[in-house]
Amino acid sequence: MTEYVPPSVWTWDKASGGKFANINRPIAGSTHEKDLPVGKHPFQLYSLATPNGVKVTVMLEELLEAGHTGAEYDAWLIRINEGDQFGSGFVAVNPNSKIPALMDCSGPTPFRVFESGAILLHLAEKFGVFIPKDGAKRAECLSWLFWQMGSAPYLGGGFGHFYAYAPTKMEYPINRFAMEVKRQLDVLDRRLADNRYLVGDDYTIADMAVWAWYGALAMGLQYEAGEFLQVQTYTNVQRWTQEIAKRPAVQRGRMVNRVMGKPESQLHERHDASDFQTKVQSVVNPAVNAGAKP
Ligand SMILES: N[C@@H](CCC(=O)N[C@@H](CS)C(=O)NCC(=O)O)C(=O)O
Repeated sequence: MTEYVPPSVWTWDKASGGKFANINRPIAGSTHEKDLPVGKHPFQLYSLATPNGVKVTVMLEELLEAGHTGAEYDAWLIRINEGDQFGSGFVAVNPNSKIPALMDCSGPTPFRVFESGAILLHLAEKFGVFIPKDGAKRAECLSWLFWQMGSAPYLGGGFGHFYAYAPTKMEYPINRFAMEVKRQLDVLDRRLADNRYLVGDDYTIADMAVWAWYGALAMGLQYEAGEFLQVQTYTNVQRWTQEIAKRPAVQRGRMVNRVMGKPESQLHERHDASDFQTKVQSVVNPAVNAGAKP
C-alpha cells in the first residue's frame, strides 16, 4: 500500500469507498424536501434499530412495561442508507442528521430532542424512573451514560468502521481500535464484577445505553467480531448482558425499526403495543399481515 501524503487542502473524494460512502458527505443540512409522518401518540420517534436507536426503543418499552402509559409512542423508520436523515423534516428534528430523533408532543407545544443520551435523560427525568434520585447514585448513572456516549464512537466509528466497513483491511487502525475496545470491555468487566448493574442494584438508563452497544458486542452481534475480540472472556459483561437480554421490554425494543436479521425480529414501525403480537402472528401466518402498516 502506498503511503498517503495529505495535500495542503483536503477535498471531498466522493469515490473513497467504504460501506456508507454513498451517503456520507462533509456538508450539513437537508438534501431534499420531505415532511415527516406524525402519529397519534405523545412521542414521535424517527429512528432505526442500530445501537443508538435501540437504546431509545428499549427505554420507551421499559416505561410502558412499568405502567407509564404516557410514554406511548409511534416509531417511524428512517433508512439511513437511503438518505432519509437528510430530508428537510428530519433535519428540523435533528440538525445533525443522525438517528435517533424524538418529538415530545406530550404538552401543548411539541419540541424536539436529539442525541440518544439526551433522549434517555429527558425521558428518565420526565417520568422519574430509571435514574436514581440520590446525589451520588445519580452522578454515577450520569457518569456511565456519558461514558457510553464518549466511548462508543471508538467502537463504532473506529473499530467497527475499519474492521467491517472500510474498503480494505488496514492493520494500523484495526489494531489501534481493537486495543481501545478491549480496554473498554475490561473497564465494564471490572465494574460489573462487584455490581449487578452499572449503578449497583438498580437497572438504569446507563445500562440501557451501554447494553445497546457493548451487550450487542458481547453477544457477537456487532461487526461479527466476537471471536476476534474474544468477547466471551469478559465474564461479568457476559453475565450482565444475558440478564438484560431476558427483559421483555428489551426484547421488544430491539425489534422496533429493525430492517435486518430474521423476519420475526423485525418490526419496521411501531404504533401500538399490539403491533408486536401482530408481527408474531404474521411471521407464523403471512396472511394475517396482509394490508398491515408498512
Ligand atoms: N451521538 C449520536 C450518534 C447517532 C448516530 O451516529 N447515528 C447513526 C446511526 S447509529 C446515523 O444516523 N448515521 C447516519 C449518518 O451518519 O448519515 C447519538 O448517540 O444519538
